[in-house]
Amino acid sequence: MPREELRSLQFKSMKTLVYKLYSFSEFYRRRMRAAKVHPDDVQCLEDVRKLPFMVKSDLRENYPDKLFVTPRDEVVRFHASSGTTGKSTVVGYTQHDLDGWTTSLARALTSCGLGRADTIQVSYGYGLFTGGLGLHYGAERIGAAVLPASVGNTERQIELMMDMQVTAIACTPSYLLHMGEVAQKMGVNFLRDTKLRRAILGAEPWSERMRNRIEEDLGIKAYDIYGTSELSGPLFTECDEQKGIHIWGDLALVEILDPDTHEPVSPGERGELVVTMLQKEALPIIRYKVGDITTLDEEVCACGRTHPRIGRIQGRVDDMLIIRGINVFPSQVEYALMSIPEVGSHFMIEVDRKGELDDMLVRVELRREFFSDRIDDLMRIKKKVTHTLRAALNVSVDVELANPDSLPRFEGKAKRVIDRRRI
Ligand code: DLL
Repeated sequence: MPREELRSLQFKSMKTLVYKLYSFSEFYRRRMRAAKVHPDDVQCLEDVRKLPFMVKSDLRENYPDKLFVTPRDEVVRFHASSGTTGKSTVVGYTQHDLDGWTTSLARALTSCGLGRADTIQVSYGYGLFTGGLGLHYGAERIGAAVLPASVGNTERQIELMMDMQVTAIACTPSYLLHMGEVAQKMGVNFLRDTKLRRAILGAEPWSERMRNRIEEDLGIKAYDIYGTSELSGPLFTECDEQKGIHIWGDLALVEILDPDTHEPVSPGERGELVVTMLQKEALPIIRYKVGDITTLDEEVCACGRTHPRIGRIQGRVDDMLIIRGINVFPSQVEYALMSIPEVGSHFMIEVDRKGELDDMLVRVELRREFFSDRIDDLMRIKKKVTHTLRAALNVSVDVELANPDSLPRFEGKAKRVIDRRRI
């Protein structure tokens, strides 16, 4: 669609959405009134900037479904993502929402050169996480054969990849690298022994350098896929040009804003990604501040698609860590630690890469009254901390008990996270 037509389609959808939410959503009506904006004030696409923002805490504060605008009996699916305080954010989908999401992924996979002839191994987690089921239905929609492998049991995954003549895999970049290492130990050479030619990688930050390494080591083409659970899940990918992620303009409106002034940045400049989902029903999303930092490219792509593109995600404005594909907030660690009487209030999080996998170490001080010379006491506490963190974060972390008063203290803002990963 020519860019101008696409923009007028976006405007029409946005206007309809704003009227609908002003009429039917208590939350949006209150927000818009507070921002002194009425749906009639939305006269052109740029007027999106008059609308109030939405942030993750809005979803958390309205847990689990207070922001849903459709009656409960129209909801046909839930997904959930982890939250900072143990409470996750829940996303509901109507059948129309699932169709739109699947359409996005069908387009995405087609853009990555996949089709009926392909067998796609979906090695994102199935379940509340959106990666597995999202890619699954997208792959079916394009007529590909799906191998719903989910995560884990890596040797079996590699055997299946060979036996089922898998041509493409969808997983996190770190999991694919891990698979590469395991395959090597099994004496399997991806290029020689498998039909794998493409990988659809996302859900965590990864760099251009990592792409080069994956493409060279495994002899495949690797594409970046992006999305967040609040927007539906994975939605957007690169095309064969591999020059930015196409944001389907009929489904989503993107802005890249200066995180401090909230003014749009110049083309190509880094800023915070803000997304309005134009077609979502159950959980509408207007100007959602995703928290990811990226760039915007509105030039028409060499592939011919007129959808705008965002660059590789370069980081986050907040402090969320992604450990082996799982979102971990430092505040979640704190929350979990503080439930253990033996540990003090000071802790540090150190993140690194061991081989190709993320490794997280939590160093925590013992309370003086529990400090002991006895190794079995210390081992017991360490085990308890490890179990508590594992249960709270859904990911295993290493734990180191520190002497009372030995960890850094801070004046002003604490910096508890040391991230040494180079990606
Ligand atoms: O990670 C959805 C997804 C599944 C995307 C599978 C891609 C593939 P959440 O768990 O809500 O949803 O996490 C969303 O993950 O705000 C980014 O910070 C990060 N993220 C997702 N994709 C990428 C990517 C899914 N390609 C959060 N590059 C987002 C960098 C990414 N970061």
